[in-house]
Amino acid sequence: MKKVQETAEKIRTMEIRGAGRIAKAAAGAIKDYTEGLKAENIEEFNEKIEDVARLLISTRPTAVSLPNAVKLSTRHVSESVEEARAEVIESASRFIENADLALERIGKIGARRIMDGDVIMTHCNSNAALAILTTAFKEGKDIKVLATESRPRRQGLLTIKHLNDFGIPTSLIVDSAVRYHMKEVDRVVVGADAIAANGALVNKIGTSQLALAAHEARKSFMVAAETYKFSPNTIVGNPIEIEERAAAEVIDPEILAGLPHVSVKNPAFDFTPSEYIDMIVTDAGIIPPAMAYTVIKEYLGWELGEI
Ligand code: RUB
Repeated sequence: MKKVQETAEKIRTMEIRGAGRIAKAAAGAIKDYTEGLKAENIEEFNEKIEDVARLLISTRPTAVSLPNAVKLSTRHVSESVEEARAEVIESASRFIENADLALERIGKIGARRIMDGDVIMTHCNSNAALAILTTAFKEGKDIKVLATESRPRRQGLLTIKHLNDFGIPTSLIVDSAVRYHMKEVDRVVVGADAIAANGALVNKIGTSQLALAAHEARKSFMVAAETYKFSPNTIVGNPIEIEERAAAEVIDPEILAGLPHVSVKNPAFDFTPSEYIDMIVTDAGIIPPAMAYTVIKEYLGWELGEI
């Protein structure tokens, strides 16, 4: 349990961050925990697995990759402890393997839509979006990237480092310069924390501004999202919770303490409606946002009765 608690803490404090990495870390924690799990009977086994699942899911509320990864990784049907253990270990290992394969596929499929000479804007730090950019570059396409800083946590600095390591010409811009630079851009490529059944995107705060500016300038807006980032719960109208993070991420607490009439709002994510999204690149292929429900039904393997 100690290692699971450590992983949960790393996700909570954002030492492990990004929807894909969070999902894989949770699956890894479940696998390790299950390998050493001692239980007298299947009821005890199930209780312990449920406790771990609850702890991991409670760490961050928005990225649906987390509950999806936990659910897929803990799948088992056997009534015997030893068989159930083997099933969970197999489920979690398969999830991790498939997550890596999904990224590779998204890279290849998305790169086909990137043209030689493209200037591409991206936001925050998304492995799936970066897979598309680096694959296109490795295929010999001459691309340039504009990467937003992504305040307050400045995940854009991770993105520029990653792109720099590949030798991709990159400009770092502040978030408020998105609309100013949109005229130079051919397309926007961003990742996803969640895709709702109606095709709306939840991603790092500010993503919807990129979408709005791209729409206004008639530039293509592409989302890179593994199928495990689609949200089954939204089919029945359950909203996706937007994480509100600490004020200290935005302003020095001592300064804030001296401003009694000021409070800070720090939502970590926002919604981009489907009408601003041209395509979603998934490991199952490229879909228009209107097909999000089909991905949940056909590829994620959720039965409607389970929701
Ligand atoms: C990260 C973020 C990323 C998505 C997709 O937010 O919004 O765009 O998680 O990333 P945070 P990936 O830094 O708050 O976790 O494609 O790597 O899953």
